[in-house]
Amino acid sequence: MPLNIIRNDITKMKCDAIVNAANSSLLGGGGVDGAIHRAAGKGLFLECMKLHGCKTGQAKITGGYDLPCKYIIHTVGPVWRGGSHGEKELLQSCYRNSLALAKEYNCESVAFPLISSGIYGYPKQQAFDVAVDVIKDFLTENDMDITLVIFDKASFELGKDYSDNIREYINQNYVDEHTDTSPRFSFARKSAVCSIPQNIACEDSVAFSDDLKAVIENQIDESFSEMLLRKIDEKGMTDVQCYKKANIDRKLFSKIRSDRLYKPKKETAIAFAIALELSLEETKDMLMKAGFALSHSNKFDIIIEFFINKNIYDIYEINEALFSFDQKLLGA
Ligand code: AR6
Repeated sequence: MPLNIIRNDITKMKCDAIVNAANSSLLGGGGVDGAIHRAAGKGLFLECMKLHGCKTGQAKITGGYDLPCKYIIHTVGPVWRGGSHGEKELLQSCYRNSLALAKEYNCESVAFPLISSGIYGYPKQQAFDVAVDVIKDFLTENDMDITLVIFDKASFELGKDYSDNIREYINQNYVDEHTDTSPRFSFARKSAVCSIPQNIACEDSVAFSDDLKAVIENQIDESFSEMLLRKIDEKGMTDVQCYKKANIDRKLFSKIRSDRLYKPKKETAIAFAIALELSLEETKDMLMKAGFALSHSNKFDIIIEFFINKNIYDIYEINEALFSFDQKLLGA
């Protein structure tokens, strides 16, 4: 997934590079910096000594030593001083410079902590928004798997105005759906109905599977992949615009494009519906092509419905909400 948000300890991340929220000496400290130095070992400290520090907003790179990553990119975030001392620009340049280094070193996957949002006091929601904005920009021009690692979920509160509305929307819909008004012990077993077309020869399994394939090919309506490509054309989008907006990587998109009967995961199918800005009905239609539905039986579906009903089609914003409600994110 081009941008993923997870809860983890960044020292456990298996990726090409992790980013360290360091101080200008680059010689270690508390927070994530301390954790990285402890886990990477003495070799990191010795290499850092040779770097002669780093200015706020800049970034430098070292090896990963005992960590499960090739590189550590050290960047120095701004100390929060109320927000009118260029903090935002400096924080943006931390992300930009770190990403530029990752690209220079051919990294395909990078994990970031929320720089400056701990000891340096940058308000978490604002720090998160800066991170997502810069990463989003970077991903429009580049292909990379970027993960934002949120350490302490407790302090990650969705600060958006609509977070209460989502909660209320979930409560209204989820509770209704989960109020069981049916009498107890009223399970009626439905008998399984299996209808195999008469003309299929079953003598040998090869013939059977060939015939079955033919039946499927002939009888299938427009497939998910076909509908997706048709909608991309109808919306006047390019493939790249669509998969980038869907937070889907190029490789997966090519697979879907080249396989008419590709069966995507539900999160992938919805990601495309969001990228295409489909209405709720169209989204349900598209999901059906992939064998899924939207129901009020789970929070994930209700959150998706909430955003579509509000005409909010920013996948990063939706993923932030899904993350804060402990749901899977959209994308590959
Ligand atoms: N994995 C991922 N995120 C973490 C981890 C971890 N193991 N530990 C903390 N965080 P901070 P800053 C989160 O304070 O604000 C150091 O002393 C944490 O919850 O590590 O940029 C340096 O030497 C928070 O959201 O960095 C500097 O002096 C985020 O990482 C100063 O702190 C950043 O918190 C830098 O302060």
